Amino acid sequence: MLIRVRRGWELPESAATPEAVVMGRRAALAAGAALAGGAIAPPALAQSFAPAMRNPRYQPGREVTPERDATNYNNFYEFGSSKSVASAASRLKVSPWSVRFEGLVEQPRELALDDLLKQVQMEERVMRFRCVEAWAMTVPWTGFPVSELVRLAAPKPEAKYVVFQTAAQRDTMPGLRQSWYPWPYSDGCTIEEARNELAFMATGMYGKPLPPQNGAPLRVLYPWKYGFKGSKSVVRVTFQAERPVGYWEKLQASEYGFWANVNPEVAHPRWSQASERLLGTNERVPTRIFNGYGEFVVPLYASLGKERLYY
Ligand SMILES: Nc1nc2c(c(=O)[nH]1)N[C@H]1C(S)=C(S)[C@@H](COP(=O)(O)O)O[C@H]1N2
Ligand SMILES: [Mo]
Repeated sequence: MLIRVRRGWELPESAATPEAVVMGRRAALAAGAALAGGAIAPPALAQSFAPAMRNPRYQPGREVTPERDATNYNNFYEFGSSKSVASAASRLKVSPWSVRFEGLVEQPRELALDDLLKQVQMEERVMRFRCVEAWAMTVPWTGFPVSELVRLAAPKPEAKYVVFQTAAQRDTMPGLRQSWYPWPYSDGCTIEEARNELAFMATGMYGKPLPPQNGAPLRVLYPWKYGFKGSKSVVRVTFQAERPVGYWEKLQASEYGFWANVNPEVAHPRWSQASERLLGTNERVPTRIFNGYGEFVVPLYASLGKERLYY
């Protein structure tokens, strides 16, 4: 556990990670070493995937991050708490894959991913991504708006929130043995946020299927929020009337909240959010409110003045 409180900007980025809250540094290092020595399985079978037309509406105003950086520096705690989980995650079983719609929906049901993908309009979008740990990347994502998935799920009018739950594969995810974490990973948003045009279900990046370490075969992106809000490898979508408590909020509510909108002026309790490091070049650039997507999302928060909107 943390033994001395330091200001965030004194911390090396490796220490400014969420796991330092719940896990000793020594244990974190040991877990990383164990994974690095683990067996390497053949790559998982990709779902049916086709590149899609780029939507020009979303202009990132930044260079696209080199693919090798975006796919080799990850957070996917099911496969370990280090950033180097790509080889461990190659064991993820992505086929067959299905997604279950449940809770306050007209008819709970489970859809094979291939059937689901036939019913949505695929596109490519280049969007910025910002992790709460103050690193950022810019990625061409392939996928479809979350609003399409909400339409397919047909929620009842009483549904106010949507929760996206990650798969829990005991046999492929060594992280699940760490019983102090609140598995399975899940997080959610309001229905209005889910219907916002920016909320995106990604199935690919760089014109290829999502690699396992980036959340294959289906992961959630909210480009204006911190990355931890977006569940990877989604198997279950639950509609409910109560506000959900996500994985990181369960672990440390004082540091990770429900809204988690990007804001340079609201520091994380342990580090500044004023600037961010771009994967690839390591350049530091100023953080922008709502990660620069305010024009799309500000109306979502107009009547929520009393809420803690920024972490
Ligand atoms: N299931 C699951 N989803 C997850 C995480 C995780 O550990 N497990 N980490 C989150 C965090 S903190 C971030 S920053 C992004 C990282 O996505 P990337 O590895 O594609 O960059 O995934 C988010 N979704
Ligand atoms: Mo993150």
